[in-house]
Amino acid sequence: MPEDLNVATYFIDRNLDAGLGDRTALITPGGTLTYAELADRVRGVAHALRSVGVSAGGRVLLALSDGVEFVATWYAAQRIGAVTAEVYTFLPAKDYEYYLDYVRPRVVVVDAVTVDRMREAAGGRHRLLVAGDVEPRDGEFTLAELAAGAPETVEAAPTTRDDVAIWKFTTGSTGAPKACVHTVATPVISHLSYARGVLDLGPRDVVLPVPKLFFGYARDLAALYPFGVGGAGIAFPERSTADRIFELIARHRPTILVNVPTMMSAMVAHPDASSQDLSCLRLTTSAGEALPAELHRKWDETFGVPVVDGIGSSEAYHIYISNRPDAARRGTCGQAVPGYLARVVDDEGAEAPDGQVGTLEVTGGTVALEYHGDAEKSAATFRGRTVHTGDLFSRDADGYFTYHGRADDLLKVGGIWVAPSEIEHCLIGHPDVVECAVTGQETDGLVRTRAYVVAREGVTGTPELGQALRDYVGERLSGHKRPQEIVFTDWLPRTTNGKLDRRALRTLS
Ligand code: 3SK
Repeated sequence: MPEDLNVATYFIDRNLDAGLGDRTALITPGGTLTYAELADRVRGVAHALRSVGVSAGGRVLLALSDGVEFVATWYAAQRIGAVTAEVYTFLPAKDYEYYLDYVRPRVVVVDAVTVDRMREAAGGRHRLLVAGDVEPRDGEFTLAELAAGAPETVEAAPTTRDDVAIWKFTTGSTGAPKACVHTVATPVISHLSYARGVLDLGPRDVVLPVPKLFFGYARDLAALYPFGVGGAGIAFPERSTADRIFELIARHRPTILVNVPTMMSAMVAHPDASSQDLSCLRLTTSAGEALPAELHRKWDETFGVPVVDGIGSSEAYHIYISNRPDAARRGTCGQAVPGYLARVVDDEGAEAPDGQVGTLEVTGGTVALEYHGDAEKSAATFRGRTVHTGDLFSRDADGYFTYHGRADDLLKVGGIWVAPSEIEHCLIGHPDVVECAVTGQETDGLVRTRAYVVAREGVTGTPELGQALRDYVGERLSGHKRPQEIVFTDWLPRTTNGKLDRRALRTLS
């Protein structure tokens, strides 16, 4: 890794230097952009950011829908040595207020979708740079106008590999979102170890993300890692639905789908699933949540597209344990990604023997420096380049890791510890179940397990089906894991990253 390193020059300019300026970099509903065109957009936005007072080390908060503006702004901020942070575009103003207070950005870049809620949250106390078709108010700046005044060349800041460059937010399902602070080198290391080392990403790859780009899993895999090899990414502004994903696959014929288990379940359960042509996909990744073996099996039967299931986190920047495309084992997250050391440890911190469940520790060059502004939580989570994940895992003799839930989600039922994820992974195998989540309900000091179930379209959640589901689990897992109650629901609470929001789930009656 060279000492002098800039994220934007690494992922974009290297393509221009290699004579690949005419190659497609970004595909959006509005058209495609070559590397040369994207570099030009970055130049303009970089000038705009500098014009409103952003300099090296300053923080830029992106509240932008997926598309050219998101990608150009992100790289422009990197180019001038600023630090990027992103927020989901559909949050209420009170959530934006939290992010503004926490990030204290030099500038917030907004578009037509976010401007009203961000104005309400900012209350005139923050500098807004408006992108797209938005009339600026007094005191606000217009991105397009400022970008138009950019000189021929906007030099990249002379950043080094250890400079802070990226804030990645935790999901917030266990407390207020916190930013994991990452350096310039981090995305480059992850690109080399995971995108190239595991996925074998190449110049012919076209990557379609299911989650939105504010989630680092999607952003890196669709708008960084393909650029590192002269490939292309797809960005579209709307929320992902199975219909939209099928439509985008038919139109753009991507080679890689960046997926999450909830969408895999929705795609499998779609009434037209069997008639979809997914032959362009050489693989789909799955991350964000553990992929139940039974859902993996349903996916294989329905689509036959190889699944590369892995686990990553904002704390470790990206994916650190993953299956390999040619050696996937259903129900496991795979083996450590090259360059990472993953250890399952017992309560004393000693390495657990193969097969035994313990908590996972991960060491690698992409582990965050800290949680911004939270010394206590940082000290409890990070030790040098090791992160204490709080996730329960076991490892087998071949080095494959299996997820057993979060240590703080375990339920004590009838005196025995039960992992909700084990029951969920079993229930999802039932043909009538599309999504499910298990919680513990405490009554008179006793914990009872309750499973919330989203049934397949056209199936009614009757007491008989509830009983059938309880029996289904009882026959496959030991008796005390049979859910004591089944509640049918139309939806499950999810965080902005699409992960099951267990905190919100506990408050459902
Ligand atoms: O699951 C996550 O939280 C995650 C975060 C960052 C990058 C990749 C992943 C899967």
